[in-house]
Amino acid sequence: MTDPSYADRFFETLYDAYGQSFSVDELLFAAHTEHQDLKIFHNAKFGRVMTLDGVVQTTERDEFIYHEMLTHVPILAHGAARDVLIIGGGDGGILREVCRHEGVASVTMVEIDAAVVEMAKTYFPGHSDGAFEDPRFDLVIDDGANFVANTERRFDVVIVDSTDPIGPGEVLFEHDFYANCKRCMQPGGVLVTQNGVAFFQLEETLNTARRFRNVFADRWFYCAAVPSYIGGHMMFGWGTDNADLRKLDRATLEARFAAAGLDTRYYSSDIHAAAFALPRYVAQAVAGLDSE
Ligand code: AG3
Repeated sequence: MTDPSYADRFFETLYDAYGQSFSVDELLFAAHTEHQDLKIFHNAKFGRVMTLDGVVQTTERDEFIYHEMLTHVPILAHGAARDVLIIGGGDGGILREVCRHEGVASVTMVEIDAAVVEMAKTYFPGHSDGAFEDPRFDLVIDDGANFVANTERRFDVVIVDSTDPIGPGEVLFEHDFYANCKRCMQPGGVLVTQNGVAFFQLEETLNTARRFRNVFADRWFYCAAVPSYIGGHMMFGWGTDNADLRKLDRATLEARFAAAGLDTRYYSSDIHAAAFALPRYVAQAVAGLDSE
């Protein structure tokens, strides 16, 4: 490779034969934590970028899309969430968005890798924006799969902000994990999950759909395009026993959004309702599982 622009470049290793890359305009941190390979660098377009085991996790520039969608969709659909559980989410972006809901009384975050939390506090202060100091917040450093298998606590909304199903994140896509999430949910609760970019990871998305089928009365996905997760629509898994929660009318969603007083940059009640419309190749594949 002789092109000088490739000299300091990060190439994501997630997919074969296609992929994301960023120029590393300044390398800020690189180390093996106890669990994974963590890199933080500055990119002229995206600001600070965090990668784990060669996969882009978050960037300053577009994190709002992912964090708003993985938080406000389940919380506003639920309508009365008091206790929220975040699995993963060490950078604090989901936590920040959860803490913006005044009705939430407790937020528990279970992150396996303390180094991710520490480095995010140093290099991504805008992700948590003070939420690590919120009196409602509790940090548990543990494997999320272990926590949901053992806790006596019950939650209204569970948000799985995981890596992809490779490495330490793999157990967070297993049937037992989803069944244990259900075990620690209040009746009428909602589980949402990071489920990859459908165009490249459809099998992974469908695996979650198959496993949800045995756990939740209602399962589906909703989506958003996040530029740093290259390849188009990212899927968010949706599991609950209350099938009405993903069919709320726009007036209800708008009233809840207005009452919450959120100043969002991506989320709106129109986006919320529309996000459950899936590209047909995804919708048909998910619906097709019913005949398996
Ligand atoms: N966690 C999900 C990143 C997954 C990217 N994967 C992909 N491109 N398929 C992000 C952590 C943000 N809080």
